[in-house]
Amino acid sequence: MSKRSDHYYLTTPIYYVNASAHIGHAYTSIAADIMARFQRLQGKEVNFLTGTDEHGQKIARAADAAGVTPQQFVDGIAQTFRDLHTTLGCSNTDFIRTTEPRHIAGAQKFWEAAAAAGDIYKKTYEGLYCVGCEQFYNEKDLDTEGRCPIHLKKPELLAEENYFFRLSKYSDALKKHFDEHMDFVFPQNRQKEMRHLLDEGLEDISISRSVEKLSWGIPVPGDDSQVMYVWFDALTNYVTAVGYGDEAQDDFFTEWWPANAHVMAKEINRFHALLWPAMLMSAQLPLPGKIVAHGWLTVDGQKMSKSLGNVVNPLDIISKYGLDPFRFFLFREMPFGGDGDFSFTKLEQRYRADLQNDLGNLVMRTIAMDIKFCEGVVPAITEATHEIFWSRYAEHMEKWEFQLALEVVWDFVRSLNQLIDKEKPWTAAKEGRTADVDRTLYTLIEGLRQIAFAISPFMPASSEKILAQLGFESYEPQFEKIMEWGLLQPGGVLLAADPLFPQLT
Ligand code: ME8
Repeated sequence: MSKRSDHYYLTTPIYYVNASAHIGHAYTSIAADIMARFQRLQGKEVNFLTGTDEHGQKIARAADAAGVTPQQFVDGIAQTFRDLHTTLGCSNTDFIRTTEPRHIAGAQKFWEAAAAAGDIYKKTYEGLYCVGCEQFYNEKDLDTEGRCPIHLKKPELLAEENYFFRLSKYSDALKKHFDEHMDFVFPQNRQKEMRHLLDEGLEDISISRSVEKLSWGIPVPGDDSQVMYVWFDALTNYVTAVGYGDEAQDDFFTEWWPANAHVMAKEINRFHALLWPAMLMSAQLPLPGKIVAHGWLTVDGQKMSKSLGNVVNPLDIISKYGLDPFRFFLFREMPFGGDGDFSFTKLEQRYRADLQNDLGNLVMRTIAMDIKFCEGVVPAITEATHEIFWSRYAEHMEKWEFQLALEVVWDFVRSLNQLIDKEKPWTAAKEGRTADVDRTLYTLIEGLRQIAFAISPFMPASSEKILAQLGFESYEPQFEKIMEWGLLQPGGVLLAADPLFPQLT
């Protein structure tokens, strides 16, 4: 039994529940959703995991400040994250919480596997700890004022006896993996950054806390005086969610693991590209296919984070512009992988130019002309212009180049608008050139059908709406079929269209 090739498993980070979700979380989850939907278009069965990271110092303190128990606190916020994924149209098939029994049992099994490999030992340690990052820092990695570069806060001095994981033992194996898999980390500059860290050398890492200092964690197997370090606990969610450590789920686990991709932003790339693969090697499990470490979303040029307090709520954007335009904008405007800036002005520009003008008008004009010149029926044709954009589109999608994939689609949208202007079906109709009218209208309708499929990972509701307006109801969601020019049968009846993208008020 091994990982099935028709299975695609991808994950988002599990989000901390110390505060509510913002557009940065939405960005990652929508990116993963786009890939999940694209893989399904290609006929893959997809396991799409997201969830919440609920242990650790940061959560314990937030609960304390709110005057409730950690469990009460996390129950409330975990639900808001779950709801957010529904609101964002995410097609996740699972949602894991690290306080669930399935996770706790699996994380403990994982610890035991690493211990059995001789990779866990006890040591007294003193270090500078940033609670915001849940991470120890070396002095050289702090800024000139001795602050954590992410939260701009001075870390706390921690001294205690902890368990350590022999991360250093895996340096060479990791180097080899990076050298043999040149695109293990996307984008390429972050692969290089990690490879460079490997050259600098990895140090063993503390993976537990004493219960006296922090009780909100998963107990270390065989030692009640310690709980697991929150990152060791959290990373294992990717395997516990698919049944790791549960004998009854052994077959399920081997059919799904390893994950095809873990998606996140760059600040936690190191945990995913170095620590997690080392942990997997220790537990003798195969490594994930790809680490997708995208950039940071800023808002009007400002860095945004829960800790800094300048957050944008995705619900406010969705209620004003609609879900699909929000999803589209995030991946049309900014190259996925790099940092990107969110602004309402740019969103409105894209809304008007790309959505209302290019796509919305194409749909409206096509349907209106078909109703006028072809009685609202898909015309029969003998030949039609045939533009193949699928292979270019699919190539970009496979490489997580979402912006380039959308550019390919929008080139096609614009070429169909130009076709209308060139062929002038109204003139052809007046001159009685019926075959010309039919050919142009068929090209437009069949072209729009293909566009609707291509945008479906980004704008699922708009895609369905276009297909319904074209009278295209039943289809096999499989790439080879969707790509075929002429799948749209003549004789179907079109529906008069509502504007896809209404005027902004
Ligand atoms: O790090 N731009 O959780 P977290 C882009 N629990 N993405 C952003 C973002 C921004 N401004 N802000 C947040 C944790 N994100 C750990 C993860 S995984 C085993 C444990 C997204 O709640 C992005 O994916 O701090 C980032 O990596 C993640 O949220 C951090 O979420």
